[in-house]
Amino acid sequence: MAVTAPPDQVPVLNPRTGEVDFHLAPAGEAEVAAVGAALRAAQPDWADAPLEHRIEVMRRWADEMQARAGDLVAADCADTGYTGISRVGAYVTIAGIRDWCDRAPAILSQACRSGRATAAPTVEYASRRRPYPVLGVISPWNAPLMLSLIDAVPALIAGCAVLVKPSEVTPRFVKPLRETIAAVPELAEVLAFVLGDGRTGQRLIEQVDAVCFTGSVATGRRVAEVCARRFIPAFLELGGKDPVIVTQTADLDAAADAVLRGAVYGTGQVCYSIERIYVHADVHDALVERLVQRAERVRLNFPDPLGGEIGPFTLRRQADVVAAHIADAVAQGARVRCGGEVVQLGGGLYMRPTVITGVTHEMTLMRDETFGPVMPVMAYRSDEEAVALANDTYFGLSAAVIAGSGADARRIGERIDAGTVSLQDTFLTHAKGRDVDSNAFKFSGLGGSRSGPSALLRYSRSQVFLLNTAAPEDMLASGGR
Ligand code: TXE
Repeated sequence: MAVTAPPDQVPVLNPRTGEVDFHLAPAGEAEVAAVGAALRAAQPDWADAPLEHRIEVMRRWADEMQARAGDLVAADCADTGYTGISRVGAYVTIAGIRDWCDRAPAILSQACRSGRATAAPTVEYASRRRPYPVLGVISPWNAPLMLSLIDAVPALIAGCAVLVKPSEVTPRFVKPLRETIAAVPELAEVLAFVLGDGRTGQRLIEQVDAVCFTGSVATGRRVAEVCARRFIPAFLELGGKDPVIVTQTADLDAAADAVLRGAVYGTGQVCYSIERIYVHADVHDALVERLVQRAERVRLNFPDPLGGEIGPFTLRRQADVVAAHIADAVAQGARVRCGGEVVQLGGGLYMRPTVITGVTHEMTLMRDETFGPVMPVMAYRSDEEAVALANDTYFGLSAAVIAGSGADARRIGERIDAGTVSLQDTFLTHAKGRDVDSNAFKFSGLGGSRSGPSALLRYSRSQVFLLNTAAPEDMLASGGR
């Protein structure tokens, strides 16, 4: 049901109905400062407590989230227009908390070193980790629950307090999530959410000692500039324009399945979605034919939210971006083989999976982040040309190579400038979990890895103690030599 937002509040659209059915009161300067101060006051005890205590608290929180998973999923669905993906996001988040709890003791202890200094044998060294007191998290509208917590969880275990500002596009999940936090009093002292738009985000930056930002390159740059002036680190998790290379010897049915999933899952609204498809000229038409066949079988989640494979655009202006990229490509001679139109159904904006051929790198469709269910296909004639095309981008988040063998795919993948490369499939980024580091290249990110041991260690600094076990050197006796 549509509601009219009070004048000082931000109206929030429901992606499935197109109506304003929620509104939020942006947190003002005083509110953000007060929440930040309370977190800062509570953080020293949290950091000084034994790691085992922080882990016990986090495990209780995971249990509370599991008990309220239904409410979290429902709110995330209302926020995004997603269905099954919201369920995946909630359970991946809960499992991630528990997995970090299992891994943290070994990672943190291995990061603390001690011994006798090789450069000065009378000196013994010992290091420890000092968490940033308050971490600010600014998160986006795609996968709102998961992406607001993916960095907050390791930071909390590391001993930080955390202040989160989720996107104003998708704020509904915060109410049920706050209830899970309130159910764990020790956590409620060191984890808080404030609602609002970019202005609240700017206020948040003034209250924290480090920032983790997920979102667009343009906004990420603005956030990092403010952080640089405050001399605090900004960990940037930005956009992508992920390529997939399909070689002449690839299994084309498997490749078509992988490309479709990688490009249209989540309506293409995932930072590591496939956005460019390069296929050897000899098998270009055969792959396009398979992609169109599969694309035309995909069903929209309308009218039944569980009745298909993809839902509406979460952000209405995103539909405009996708339509503009397609229009620009067609104006320059590209050919839409299927889909390509934004349709309004029940108030939501949808696009059927779209295959486009005859594309070139002069088109915005092949340069800027499209963030929709679109598969632009381009032929290449040599591995060198495929790698050059894949690397002709200012992004470098992830990529994929599908070849006759995993070894062939690896050989090509090693030459792609991207931090995560899926081989013989696409869209495997989630599989990294917390096992292994990977860095974003170019404009896709800055500031360490969001996965692997670094994702825990980047929220603390190493402090080393140097103990002289002999008499201090007498500079006067040695003439200062
Ligand atoms: O992101 P923004 P938006 C891409 C996608 C999308 C585009 C814009 O292409 O079309 O970014 O989406 C907060 N200081 N991605 O507008 O602007 C804002 O309130 C501090 C890809 O959602 O980056 C929100 O919480 N904070 C990306 C967050 O920044 C500010 C996922 C992200 O907003 C701020 C999302 C400021 N000056 C979008 N301005 C991915 N690759 O995962 C805004 N914010």
